[in-house]
Amino acid sequence: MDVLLFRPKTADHDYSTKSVPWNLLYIASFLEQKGFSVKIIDELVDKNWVSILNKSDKPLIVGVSVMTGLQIKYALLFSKWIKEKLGVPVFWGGVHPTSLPEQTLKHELIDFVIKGDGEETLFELLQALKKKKSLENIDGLGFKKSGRIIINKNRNLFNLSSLKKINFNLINLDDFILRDGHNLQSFDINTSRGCYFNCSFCVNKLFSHISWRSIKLELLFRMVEQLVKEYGVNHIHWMELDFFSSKTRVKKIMFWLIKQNFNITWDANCRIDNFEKFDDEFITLMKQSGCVYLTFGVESGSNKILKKLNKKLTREQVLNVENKLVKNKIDHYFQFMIGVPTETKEDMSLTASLVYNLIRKNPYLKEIYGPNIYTPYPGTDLYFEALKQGFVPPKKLEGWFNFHWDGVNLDWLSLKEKKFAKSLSFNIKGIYKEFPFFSSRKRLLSKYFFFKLFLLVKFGINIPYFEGFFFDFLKKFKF
Ligand code: B12
Ligand code: SF4
Repeated sequence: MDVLLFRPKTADHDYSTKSVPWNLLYIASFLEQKGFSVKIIDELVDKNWVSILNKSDKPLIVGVSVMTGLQIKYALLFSKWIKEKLGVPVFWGGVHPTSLPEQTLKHELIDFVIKGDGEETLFELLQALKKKKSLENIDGLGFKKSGRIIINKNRNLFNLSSLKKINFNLINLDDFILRDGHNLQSFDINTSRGCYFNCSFCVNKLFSHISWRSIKLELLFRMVEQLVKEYGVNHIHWMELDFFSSKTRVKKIMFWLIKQNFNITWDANCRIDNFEKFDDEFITLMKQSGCVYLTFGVESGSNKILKKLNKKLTREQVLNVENKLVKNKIDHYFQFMIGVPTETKEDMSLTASLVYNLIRKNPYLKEIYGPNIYTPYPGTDLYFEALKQGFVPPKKLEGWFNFHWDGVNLDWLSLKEKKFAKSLSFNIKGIYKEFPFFSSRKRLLSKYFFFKLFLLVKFGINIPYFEGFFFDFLKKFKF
């Protein structure tokens, strides 16, 4: 085996979403097509990776995919095992090493980092290692030389349309089909990268330089057909940053789905301003081709904060789109965040009132995701603003383990705003949360948390979130 690619788990428990490891699947398919042998191990499904590795041949080099947050902890544990037991070079790729290549490379367990798209950089690295050639000219690569860290210049974006095939045999595809115990057999598909926007909290810019590209439609059609006919998939989750980036392309996909008459459903993320522009013909096509719900990143109810986030949308547009969704009877999810640098209690209250209005009169709103506590991901525009306002980032890789929406301390806000943001986040999440021992009374608890939101929006009475202690207490004593 030439390369072993590993995806570490993203949580301490073992029941996180088993999303398809498209990042590794793309890289491995590309390398296989170039004649290298590759193996993928995904800790989300291959929990006993030690015994799998004990039975496999020794790879030439081992790669790990890493996002900022708890995944770093499991990436380090795995890298340590590889170094101790196999003694081969380890390289990291993905969001975190791309955002902080130098700090990542400083770690003794990591020999190389690959910034941005991994396909071509890894291909060139493998060739160089095999032929013992210099690494200096490999764009997108970071490495160590005589104790020094060298980060080469960025690589141009990978031409996705040059890809001929995705080798599904590299994963046990069945492990990633999400089943609901009834009829649903859902699968994530990723067919594009990037988006044309530059939201100040998002890492998109680091990867796709505010552009969008996709695989060829023929490849997409072949994949969908294979998934439906060979694996019985009947729902597709388009796992793209911006599925609707090209309306012409989406139209072609929808016409094709209708023509194939597969009788499958699909869902995708959508921008508010995009949906605002969809005409009746487009919406009818969406429904005919099987769209059953859409997910929108709204993020805030305050126009000031939406501007700060560079979302290029307003509260008024959200309300327009909500009316359009209701009129067209389209199920949807809205995502929010809270605690952005410069966000005041008034801004947060505007989010509370927007959420209240959306939930109150909208039968097609399935759930509000969040508001999650804003997390300044390194390399994003808002990260630099958070730094100016008091955020001290971790100095070492290990410091990023808890860098997650419920782990950050909102150092860029005043104490009063911090408390308000956290309590609002938990109170709103309470409306949709499954609480331990109370799942049969979910509706009652949901009403209780909605009542708290009502008191805040209508009378300015904020009852802080204290229930967490109570639920944790019950959990502890298994009462
Ligand atoms: C699926 C997914 C997940 C999955 C797991 C994915 C994984 N990689 O392990 C789950 C559901 C667990 C998840 C969780 C979270 N996610 Co997520 N997720 C995604 C999503 C939708 C798709 C990832 C993907 O496969 N993309 C397609 C592939 C082809 O692109 P790619 O990942 O960029 O991979 C390319 C390069 O990065 C590179 N590469 C990647 N890995 C490797 C490895 C090697 C060895 C090499 C050489 C190269 C390489 O090469 C690839 C091909 O060129 C992205 C958004 C998106 N559409 O990209 C967000 C995204 C990665 N997630 C994000 C976030 C914020 C989160 C959460 C924090 C959400 C939350 N609030 O809880 C958690 C974090 C958990 C943690 N860190 O512990 C952010 C990243 C933030 C960051 N700095 O890490 C993203 C970019 C969304 C966004 N725009 O904000 N996520
Ligand atoms: S948040 Fe969504 S719309 Fe904004 S830059 Fe990121 S992917 Fe694009």
